[in-house]
Amino acid sequence: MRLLKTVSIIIFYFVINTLLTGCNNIILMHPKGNVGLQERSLILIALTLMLIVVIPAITMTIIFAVKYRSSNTHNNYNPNWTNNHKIEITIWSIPIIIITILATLTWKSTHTLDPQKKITSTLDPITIQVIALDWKWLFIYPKENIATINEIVFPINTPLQFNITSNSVMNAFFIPQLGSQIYAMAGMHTILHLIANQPGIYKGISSNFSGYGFSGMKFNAIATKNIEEFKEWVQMIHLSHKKLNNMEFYEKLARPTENHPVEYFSEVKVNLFNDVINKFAHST
Ligand SMILES: [Cu+2]
Repeated sequence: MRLLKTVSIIIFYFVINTLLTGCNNIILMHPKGNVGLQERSLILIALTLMLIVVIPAITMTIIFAVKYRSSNTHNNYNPNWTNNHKIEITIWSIPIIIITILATLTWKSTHTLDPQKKITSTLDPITIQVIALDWKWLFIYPKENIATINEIVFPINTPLQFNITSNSVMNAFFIPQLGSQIYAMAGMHTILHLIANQPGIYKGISSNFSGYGFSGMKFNAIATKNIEEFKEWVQMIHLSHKKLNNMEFYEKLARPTENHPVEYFSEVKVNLFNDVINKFAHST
């Protein structure tokens, strides 16, 4: 009995400790945009539903192990019991109900949170083309005719449309606090819609291992307080004397580098994004 008590105390402290401190480190649980918020509630609802089964199962395991231990001679020994309808109904109906709720929720949210689905807003979306390079992110703003390495800036409450591809192996584009991750693949074009509802600097990562410099393949996603601040940033990039206006320069930039610093380009070759996709689309 003493061992059981010690084990339960340890488990209790572990759970409390996790609840009080661990959560602060999970940035996924601190979303700053509508998509991220909806995804968090889906995670929490699914977790709660599953705990309805997990907690009683673990509790019963401990109780049964103690109560029906061979050294317990206080209780009746009754090995010849037949099927109990109450137990049968409980162990079948509860999982069926939980799975039905989970399935319905998941089905609905895969449609409402479809990465390709446009976010409804009165504001026009900002298009950002994303090319995963070894080992850095190239971002192109086609309308603004600018490009950056490892940094994106956008105003809050404005829908963002990311068009994503890769110049090399597979990567995954992910800004955890804003929502869904999506794969970046050479010769292919994936689309992701996100929105930030609070200003701030959010971490962007590749959540798919892609080689040596992978750990430095990070970027900042900066949500500005208003559109003016975003326009100022665009103006600032336009002042850069670096230009990404030909394929030769692009190929040079695409060569593998590790921990690449943030870079700004004041001009981008027209259709660069599509040219990069086509490079791979036509190869066999
Ligand atoms: Cu928290």
